Amino acid sequence: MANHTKSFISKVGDQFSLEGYIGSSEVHGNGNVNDTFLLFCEDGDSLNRYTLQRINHDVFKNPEGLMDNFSRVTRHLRSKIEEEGSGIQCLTLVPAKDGRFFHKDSNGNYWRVTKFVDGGRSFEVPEDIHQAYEAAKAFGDFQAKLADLPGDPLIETIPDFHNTRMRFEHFRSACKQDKMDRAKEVSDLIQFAMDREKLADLIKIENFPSRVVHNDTKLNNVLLHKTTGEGMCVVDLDTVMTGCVLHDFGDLVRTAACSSLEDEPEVDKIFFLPETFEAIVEGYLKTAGSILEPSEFEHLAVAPQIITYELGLRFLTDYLDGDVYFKVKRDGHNLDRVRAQFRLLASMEEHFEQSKEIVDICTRSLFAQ
Ligand code: GN1
Ligand code: MG
Repeated sequence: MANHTKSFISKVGDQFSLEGYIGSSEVHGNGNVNDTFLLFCEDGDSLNRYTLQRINHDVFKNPEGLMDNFSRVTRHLRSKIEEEGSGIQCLTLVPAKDGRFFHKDSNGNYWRVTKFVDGGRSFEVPEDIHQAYEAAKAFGDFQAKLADLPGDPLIETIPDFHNTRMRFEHFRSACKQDKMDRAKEVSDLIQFAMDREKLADLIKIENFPSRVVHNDTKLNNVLLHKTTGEGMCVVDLDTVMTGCVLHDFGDLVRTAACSSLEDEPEVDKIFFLPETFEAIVEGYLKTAGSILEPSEFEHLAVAPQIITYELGLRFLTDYLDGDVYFKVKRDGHNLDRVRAQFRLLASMEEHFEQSKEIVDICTRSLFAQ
């Protein structure tokens, strides 16, 4: 079980105030960083499900600060959701028995528990355009609801997370060091990345309004209602912090307006989907349109290219460094990811004029309302 035995998982789960006793557990989801488990708790006639996660503290260096962000954000979202009485939900943290929102085990690992959200489904690739629209609406709504989060700024759970220039410099130095002697075999990918260095400076967060954003808006980080298909709950809140809305918008486009999975090995299957892009712009503007400023509207069309480039750089850097950051399931997994991202980026570049027109039309119709 992702290096943890079932009995260990039950022991960790027992540290939290769960309803019922843990009957069984299983590995859950396909996160690239944290370890996630489902706990099934038997409570008389009812079965309660929870999500237990180990926070990867090599990546998130301040898990306690992260959990403080998490509880502030979910408290704020919950108060807004209750006010509005819609079908939207947000994650609910379950405290540990000592009252804190995390448990630190004897190996120094940090764990947290949330209630399992019933009735939702997540998708790796949308089955239709409507799902992309609903996901975009949900992420836009998330940003809009957090626009007035009170109190101090959230802590930076990963500093410079979407600093594309810094990601480029890390990539450049990984090429120079070439620790694993892998640079030669990927010279085409290195060249592709070098040729696009200017993308590293197009979206700098200091040039845009500073807002509370999600920062990891892959399509599979929003649950859609199983029967109505409506956006239901945004999940994976580890990287929620101050940032730029464009990275959220762009990352949803990267994962939803694409014909394939982000690690599709057959690159000929990978292309950008302009109609899905249009649905995402419409869904996103429906909920977030009222908070955006002109500079943000102006960069919506290019944002997907920046985030796709940035992630391609990160996968390539990790490959050159010996696959130390992202979990890999097979030899060359990171390399498949890089090829897929760069192929998608090339397809986005081919459709750039069309994307700009789509954003223009949707923006004008928003203001005409
Ligand atoms: C990681 O762990 P997961 O799958 O939620 C990564 C994101 C990447 C994503 C690519 C903290 O997210 O930035 O976009 O993989 N998260 C972190 O699949 O690095
Ligand atoms: Mg994540």
